[in-house]
Amino acid sequence: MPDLWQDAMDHAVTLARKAGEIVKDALQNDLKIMCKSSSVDLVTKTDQNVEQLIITSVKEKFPEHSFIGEESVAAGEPCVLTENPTWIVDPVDGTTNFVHGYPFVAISIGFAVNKMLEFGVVYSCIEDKMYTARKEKGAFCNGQPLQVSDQKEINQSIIATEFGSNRDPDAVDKIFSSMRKILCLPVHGIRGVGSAAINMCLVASGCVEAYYEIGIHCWDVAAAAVIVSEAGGVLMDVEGGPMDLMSRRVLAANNNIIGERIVKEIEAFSAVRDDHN
Ligand code: LIP
Repeated sequence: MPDLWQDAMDHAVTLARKAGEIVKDALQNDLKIMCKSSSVDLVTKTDQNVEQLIITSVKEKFPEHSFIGEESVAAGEPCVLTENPTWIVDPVDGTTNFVHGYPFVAISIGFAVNKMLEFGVVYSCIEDKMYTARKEKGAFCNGQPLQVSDQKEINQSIIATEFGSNRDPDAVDKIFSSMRKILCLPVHGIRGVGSAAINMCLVASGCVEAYYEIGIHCWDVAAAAVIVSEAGGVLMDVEGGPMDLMSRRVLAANNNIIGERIVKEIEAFSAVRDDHN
């Protein structure tokens, strides 16, 4: 049976590569940095230009499709996932890294139909790693199949997380407290590369057992969610139960044993949903 969405996925890979070239070129020049919700929530002209390039190209090739993009939403576009084929795009995941030249920056393109994720493309452009996954067809990095770690022991695991951009002291206390509890389980280590999409691809690659964060957005995780599940991993909410793409909370793990063990230690809190209006 022909794959309805393969053409869209091929296009996403082409766009991610093109966007990656723009991001790498921009690193050589002066970046125009702006703030969004706070002084630590950054955006650059490159984020906006790359998103515009992706939207324009998608609209030309797939005029019926819908679009949710980080910078379009910041500019006031609605963030609503409908049944329509929808591209969910973060033009630069890891903007703070990008601004500082910290070498983990990704272009993240997820695609959903009937509210179900169909494929994900994450291009970690400085590392030149193209992560791809199509539902039921496996996950790959530069064409090589990905498989999550088979570790079941939490005390033999590495867990990834981020401090995020929330500077509310109560939230920061909870973030530290969760990390402290997880570190003292003990685990082998806590890591985080500053990009939700790349952290999740590291779970898919088998080098970290789990990643969780509160405060991310649907465009940070949509593409990588397909990559994690196609690599054999699981996705859940930070309090257990199914992951809700619009809830701004995610836990990706190699298996349910590790995922549920982490859930017990996380001091959860809520963030304003992506689909609030
Ligand atoms: C980033 C996420 C990261 C999170 C940052 C930020 P952006 O996305 O990937 O996990 O800790 O606060 O949300 O803003 O660079 O696309």
